[in-house]
Amino acid sequence: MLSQEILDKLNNQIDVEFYSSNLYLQMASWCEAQNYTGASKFLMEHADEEMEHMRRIFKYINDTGSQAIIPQLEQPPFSYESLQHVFKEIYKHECYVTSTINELVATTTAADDYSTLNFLQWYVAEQHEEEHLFMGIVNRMAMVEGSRTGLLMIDKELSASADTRASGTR
Ligand code: OFO
Repeated sequence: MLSQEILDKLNNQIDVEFYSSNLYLQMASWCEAQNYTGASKFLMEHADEEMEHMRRIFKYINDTGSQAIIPQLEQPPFSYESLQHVFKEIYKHECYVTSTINELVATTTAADDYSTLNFLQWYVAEQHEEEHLFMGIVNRMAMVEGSRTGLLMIDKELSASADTRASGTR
């Protein structure tokens, strides 16, 4: 049985993951409108992954006999200055997600809730991977700064990466 404090934090994490999914979906829409079709495909795929992250927590809460709560969702921003701006914002957002996971890990450790602590390990590893992924994209974009050809090349790479991730071979 989950303590009320941990249940509240897990339900809050449902909110965070849902928001991440909507944020990436909205960014995918912006990218598509700017003809960055590779980035759009990549972000659509990533939005699906975030929904999967949300569902894992949703199921975990209900498996313990508690109730998962769907939050009222905040509208994500829908206007960006550039493709670099989109990915810088994603990296910043993923660092925030990591901080919420870390807080959950600290709370479950202090409460001797080893089952939830064990459940959270998947998220700890996932956040490490996601920060690494988005930091890499931001850094590559910085390398081609000001070059439209460079950005289109990265857009193509993002399209290929989306195909790899969707086929589960990442
Ligand atoms: Fe991209 O973060 Fe979920 O967990």
